[in-house]
Amino acid sequence: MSESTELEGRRFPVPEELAAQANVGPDVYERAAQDRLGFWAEAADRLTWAQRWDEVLDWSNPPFAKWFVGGKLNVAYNCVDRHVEAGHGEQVAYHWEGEPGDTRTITYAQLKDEVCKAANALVELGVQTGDRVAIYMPMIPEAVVAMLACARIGAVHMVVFGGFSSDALASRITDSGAVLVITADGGYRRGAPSALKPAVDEAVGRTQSVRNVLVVRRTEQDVEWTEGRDLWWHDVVDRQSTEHTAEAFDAEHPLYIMYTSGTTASPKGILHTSGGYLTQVAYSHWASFDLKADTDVFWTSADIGWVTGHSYIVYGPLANRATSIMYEGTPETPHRGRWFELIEKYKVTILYTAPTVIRTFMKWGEDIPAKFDLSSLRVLGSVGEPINPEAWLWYHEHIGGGRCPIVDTWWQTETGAHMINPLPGVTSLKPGSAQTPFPGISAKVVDDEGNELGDDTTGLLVLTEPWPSMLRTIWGDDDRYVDTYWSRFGKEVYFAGDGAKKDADGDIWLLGRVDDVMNVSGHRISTTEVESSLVAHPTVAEAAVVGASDPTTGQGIVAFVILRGNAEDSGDELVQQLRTHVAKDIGPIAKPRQIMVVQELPKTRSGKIMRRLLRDIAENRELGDVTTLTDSSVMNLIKDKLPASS
Ligand code: 6R9
Repeated sequence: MSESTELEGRRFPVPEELAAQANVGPDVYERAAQDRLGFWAEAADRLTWAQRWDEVLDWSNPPFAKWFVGGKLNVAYNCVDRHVEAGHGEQVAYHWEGEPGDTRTITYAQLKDEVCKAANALVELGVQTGDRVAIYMPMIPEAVVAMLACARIGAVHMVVFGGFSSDALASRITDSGAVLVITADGGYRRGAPSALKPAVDEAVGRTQSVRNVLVVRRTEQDVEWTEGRDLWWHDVVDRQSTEHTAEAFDAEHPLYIMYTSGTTASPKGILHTSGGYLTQVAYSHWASFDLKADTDVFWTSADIGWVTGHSYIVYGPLANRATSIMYEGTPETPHRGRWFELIEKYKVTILYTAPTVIRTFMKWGEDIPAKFDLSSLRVLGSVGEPINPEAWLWYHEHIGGGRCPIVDTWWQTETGAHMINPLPGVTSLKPGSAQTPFPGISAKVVDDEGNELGDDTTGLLVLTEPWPSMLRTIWGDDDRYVDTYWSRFGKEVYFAGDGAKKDADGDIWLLGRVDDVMNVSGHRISTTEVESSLVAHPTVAEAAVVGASDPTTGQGIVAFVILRGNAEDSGDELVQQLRTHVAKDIGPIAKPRQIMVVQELPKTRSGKIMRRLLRDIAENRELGDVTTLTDSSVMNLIKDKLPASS
């Protein structure tokens, strides 16, 4: 038996002390199963509504859902003002730590003032309810303030990860029609200032809709300045009043757009709305992590440029009046113990991170965390990709001191909030499995015809009932929304794009994407996106990209390219050039780990590239079935190109 199969059989019981005081107990599942909509209505009651809803769910026109119909609320009011009004203004909302070691402590009262000032500034700049605002920022408090200021005035934020290129930013600005970009001169990454403003200048120059660029000063780098368009945050926001009356918006008012990779080259603008989204992120944050607002110190290590940052750095924690950590930089700067130092310093009680980070820590060795006092931790979370049992166990032992439950949360940009995960005070844990649909969520594993599967048979994951924080559409493209998620098994079944199996206990194991989406360090990147970037290079005629399993990043990007007739194969130099080209084009996270120049690509008779075979090669496996190949000698040609060791 391999180490991992042995681990897969192991169970970790619920810590008794935690169970005794847990926010939710085992009865929650039955309550939700008996009256799903009543359960979600109770969860919505944890928020403050300006007007109560008439109907919990309108599903009369699937897959277009409306939750809390007729209800009105202000999302920013729920995240800040109401806590201040209830006497918690002095509580810390964020302990922020910059990479160079500078710190800021922001209380709920201060956050309220900053959000009001920023909201007034947006109004002064002519931003109206429903307008889109692009946010391209480092991990600094102003990023949160900007998001909440948009929410406060009913503008729709569209955060683009600061590691994305100017091209990626430009296409997102164009697709969303953003009128304002909020950015910074730069942020600190790996010990040095890293500029953001030049990418904004390039992107905005190529788009039509942006009137202003609002710039936070962070690194004090020199920036180019376009008079009349560019404004300093400190000039415009600092002089505003700290008073701003939050208007209540419809529960279905758009809150944000977040672009995510799909199976085609153009990313999809996932649209989330207000009441249902905030209900489920707040409830799940409270239940999945057993969050105690008065005593916990919560840390999600994601970037706010991803959905995990939106839901579990910003909206969930703030709606629950949590005290959170926000950290600007990378785990190895200035040293590999930086995260553990932060846990010790702020006495973090709940840590939510990704398997790729855990595997990196494993590689660096357990003596690093052992040097720090991590005894404040009581619950650990995982997100972004399946957590392999070895990494699970290492996380449990070397970070959690053997006492903290690990909550492995399966969800997506599209689902907005946790969908499948154990509950720390309820579920006995199985390393490697996300286990149980969240209360009020219906998930199944089905075959190609939609028949339910069990007994460890591999199939497709589907969600069979709508949920409050579900995406409402793809921005500007209802048809694509229906086609992508709601056509494979009819208009009422959500197709997640993940393979899965259910074991004999009914626990769900997630098995990775079934489409052409790769998962690199927990980031979704489409094979097609990287392929189109490669073929945009003057030397490349054709490209095929696969995600090959990688011990640290989950998957690594491996590309096979055919050069144009007149292009010279300069070997390594060309490969480096192509890797840099993709990094510049899409962003460093999309840089291929490996590029192989080949003469031909394996194709089916209908002309589809057989990625499965390429993946076999990339992972050094014996070749799978080649019978559908037009010409199986292609594979030998490719293999001949590989170094002898593989
Ligand atoms: C939140 C987030 C979604 C895709 C999803 C799946 C993978 C995320 C996972 C997981 C297994 C987990 N994924 N969490 N797979 N176990 N706990 O990551 O959103 O960036 O949209 O990615 O990530 O493949 O479909 P997003």
